[in-house]
Amino acid sequence: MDALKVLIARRAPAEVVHKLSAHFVVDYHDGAEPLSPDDLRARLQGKVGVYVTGTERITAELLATCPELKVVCTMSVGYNHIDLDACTARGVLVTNTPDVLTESTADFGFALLMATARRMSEGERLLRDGGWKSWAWDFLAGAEVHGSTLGILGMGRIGQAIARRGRFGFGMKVIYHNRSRLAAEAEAELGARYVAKDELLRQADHLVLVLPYSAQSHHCIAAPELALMKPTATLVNVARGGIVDEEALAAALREHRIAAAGLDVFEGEPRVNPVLLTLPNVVLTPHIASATLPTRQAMAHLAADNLLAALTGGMPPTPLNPQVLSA
Ligand code: 8YV
Repeated sequence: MDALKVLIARRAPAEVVHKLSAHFVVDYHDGAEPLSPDDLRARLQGKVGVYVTGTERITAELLATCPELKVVCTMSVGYNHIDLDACTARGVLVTNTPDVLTESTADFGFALLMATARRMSEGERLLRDGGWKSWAWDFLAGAEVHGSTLGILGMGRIGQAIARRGRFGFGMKVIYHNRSRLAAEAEAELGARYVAKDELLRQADHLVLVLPYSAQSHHCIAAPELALMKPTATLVNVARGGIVDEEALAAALREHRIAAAGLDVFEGEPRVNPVLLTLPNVVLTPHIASATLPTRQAMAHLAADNLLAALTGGMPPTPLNPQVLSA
């Protein structure tokens, strides 16, 4: 039997490329930039499986032009770049990489909260620019973190890991809102209280967004939501840029209707809304919340293990639409 053909659509660790090459005929895109949609379509012809990252969009239109494709494995926990329903309808298995990135992403979310609340980037910029001339009682005075109220919108695995850091590391009061409420034992273990979204916005001193991006969550933090927040509040987004209306956020930050924001994700990234770049009270990072080498390696191996299992008759470890396996 001829070896199966797969595409690795984005640069991956060498061991992962070797692992897949031992089983399949691998077409490897090792360029620094993502493939264009046209190049992705062309390179997918004749392939039964593909390893992608968050930058490759798998749409219904693309699937229609790739009838041989059976498995899409993304090296990401988020899968808003993949039309899951269209994949399921065509019997295409989709897998993602949950769990392995939870703790690193929560570490980063908390770091971004701290940097934002305590004005670290602003302080470093001022120092590097020679602006540190003297001391004043309120020089770069920020918001308190310990003992304050941590609000979490989206209480999945990463939200819960951030809640633990806040509750047990910093003695914070934790409130959250989520599509579904956690079980009473989980709430008790985290010391977290479920509240309505409006109450979350009103009460949080630091609001962290960790919900999945979808048509329902698009711009779910916009002018009306920002208007409910405290003028002293910090907003942190480590989920997806499209969750926040960036124009409304920029206006709220400029007019000090909220104190500060820490953003790791942007609508239309890697482009960043130019207004945000001009504001001192926002910490901007280039979508690196999961970026530790061990975590990125674990994500890449998990994506490859999913591809391997799916195409060699095994059980993929983390399928998103397992129903296609039994169909
Ligand atoms: C990745 C992420 O950096 O896993 C996700 O959903 O957003 C990040 O961890 C990126 O999407 C890798 O594909």
